[in-house]
Amino acid sequence: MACDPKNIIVTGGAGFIGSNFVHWVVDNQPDVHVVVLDALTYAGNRENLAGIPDDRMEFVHGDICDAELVDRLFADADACVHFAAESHNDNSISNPEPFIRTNVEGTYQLLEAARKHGVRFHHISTDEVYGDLALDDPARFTEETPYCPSSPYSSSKASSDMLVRAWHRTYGVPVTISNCSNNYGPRQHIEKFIPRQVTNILCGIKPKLYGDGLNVRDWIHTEDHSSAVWKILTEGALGETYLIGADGEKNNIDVLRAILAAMGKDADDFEWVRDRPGHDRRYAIDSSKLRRELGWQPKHTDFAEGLQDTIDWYASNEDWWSGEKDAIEAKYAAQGQ
Ligand code: NAD
Ligand code: TDX
Repeated sequence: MACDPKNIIVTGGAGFIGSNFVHWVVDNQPDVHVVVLDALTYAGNRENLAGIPDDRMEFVHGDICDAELVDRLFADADACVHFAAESHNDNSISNPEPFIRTNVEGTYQLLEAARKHGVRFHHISTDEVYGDLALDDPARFTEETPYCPSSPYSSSKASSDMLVRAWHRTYGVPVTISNCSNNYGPRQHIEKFIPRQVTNILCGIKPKLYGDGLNVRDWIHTEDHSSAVWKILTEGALGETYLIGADGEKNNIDVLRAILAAMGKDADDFEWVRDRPGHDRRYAIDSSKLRRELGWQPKHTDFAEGLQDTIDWYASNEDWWSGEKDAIEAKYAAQGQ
């Protein structure tokens, strides 16, 4: 069913993927007005939305668990794209509580407002809800793969997906869900793998690799995630799930060596550190449903080029990340990572 929203709420729009999506909408959809709802946790940064004209976007500093605020914002919206979440696996292992609150309870509050006001709801989820695959397994995740999350983070995302499905089936809320693979690109928090290693090298710290370095992630540029989400929001079938991926499977040591080479460092100039408990071995997405039914294609198919642009972004935006670097590394060091 086609949807032509003019007033959209973007939760988590000051975070990594949410802010890239807001920029994408402002650049590509001239008739759409965006209300960003973001609590500005450690992962949110108002600067991520710098340069967007006031007549295209309103920024609301607030919590998705605040039912009254959410209700007020949904009264004036056609659609909501829900990115807000606690998003980092390692944090969920050291302290799961905010993950349950934001990812489960927050999604519940948004669904209740969508139900009351008849707002089209697109839920952003992750491939991690499917658990992991063995390195030698020819299979990839599809929309039919059973849920089997491993970490407090992925189980909280799986819980939120289940709420979204139930609110569609029971109350008829007009929803879609997308489960995407690992994103890379500008404005990703420096706790995450690629920005952590790039900023380590820029600071003269050795990159840190977990376990045996053979874990596989399926990388997609965040701009391709944005174009896929817009496609699903406007052309997706209600109640359906779409997997988003760009055929970018790579193991961690290869990604790290690509970063080291691009930054003029020796291939072995890194440290092995303690593995993540419960560390998922491999993620791999089969996105043929999205490509076949909605005609979506990724644009950033050259990983080396996208990685170089990402490295250049961190090198030229040191003010964006340098204030947090010591605290992030101290926290990792305390965990042996
Ligand atoms: P992020 O941590 O960079 O940003 C999360 C944003 O949500 C921040 O701006 C934060 O301030 C905001 N937020 C957190 N709690 C909030 C609350 N209670 N109320 C309002 N705002 C709140 O995360 P990200 O990497 O951009 O991920 C965005 C979404 O995409 C998440 O739902 C995540 O599960 C999903 N996802 C991420 C990836 C990835 O590779 N990063 C891949 C697939 C799916
Ligand atoms: O310093 C590190 N060294 C390392 O080897 C860090 C931070 C990570 N890793 C490994 C762990 C993973 O195998 O790199 C891989 C990627 O790690 P993260 O960037 O933490 O991502 P991941 O755990 O795969 O989850 C990401 O993709 C799915 C996002 O953070 C999630 O929000 C998304 O749902």
